[in-house]
Amino acid sequence: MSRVEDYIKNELKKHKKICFALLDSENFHDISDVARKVEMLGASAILVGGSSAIDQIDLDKKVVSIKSTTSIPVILFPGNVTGVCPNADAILFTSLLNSEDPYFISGAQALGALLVKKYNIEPLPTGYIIIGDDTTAWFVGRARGIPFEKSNIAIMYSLAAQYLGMRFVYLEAGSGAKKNISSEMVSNVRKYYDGLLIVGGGIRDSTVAKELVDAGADILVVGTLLERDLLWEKKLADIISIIRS
Ligand code: 1GP
Repeated sequence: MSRVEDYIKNELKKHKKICFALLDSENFHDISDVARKVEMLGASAILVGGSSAIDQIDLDKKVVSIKSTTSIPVILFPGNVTGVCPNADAILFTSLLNSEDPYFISGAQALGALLVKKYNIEPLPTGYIIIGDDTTAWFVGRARGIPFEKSNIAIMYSLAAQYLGMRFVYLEAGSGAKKNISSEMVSNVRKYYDGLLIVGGGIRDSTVAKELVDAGADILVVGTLLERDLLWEKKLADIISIIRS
């Protein structure tokens, strides 16, 4: 079963670079309306989750609500076992590789795995790597944040993810990060890591988005922009149009 993974690969064949919209289930009331708009603007998938999202019942309601107005895949992006719920299409089955707490590397994954099986959600094996050290994802995940300028450490973790069989690597600066991951780090990782490269955290405009995809990111994740910027629709449209061109 790799329906969503095949879909992602097809989207990449079609557009070369794609964007996922992250909707933090805790931060949206009318989530289906935002979801409908991001699909219209060209997002290839919707990620639902958040490092502090702990209300599984609400999460599932939001997933159902998103699915009622969109046809792009809804992919769970869990920060813990409570991020697994029945009605999603797939899950970024992440291991937070640079956590100092084994719970976030393999413990939560073991606890959540049978649920993923039971709900028949497609797992997308993802090495999750946190850069920087002042975001919620960093704090909650007890990450030993890789310094922004230490590309060599990001390369080591990304290559380790590949050798462990993870088909996705997510370089994460953290939601609402003050600065995004540098294009230099992305291009350095790209030279070594041979898999689908997701980059997110602090991406708010098309100039940065273009630099990151030119450096080798395959998929950009945009979240906070949709929550905090009144002009988010125009900015997201610009990001998607520039990365596809
Ligand atoms: C966070 O990478 C995502 O997990 C998106 O980050 O909210 O800063 O866009 P932003």
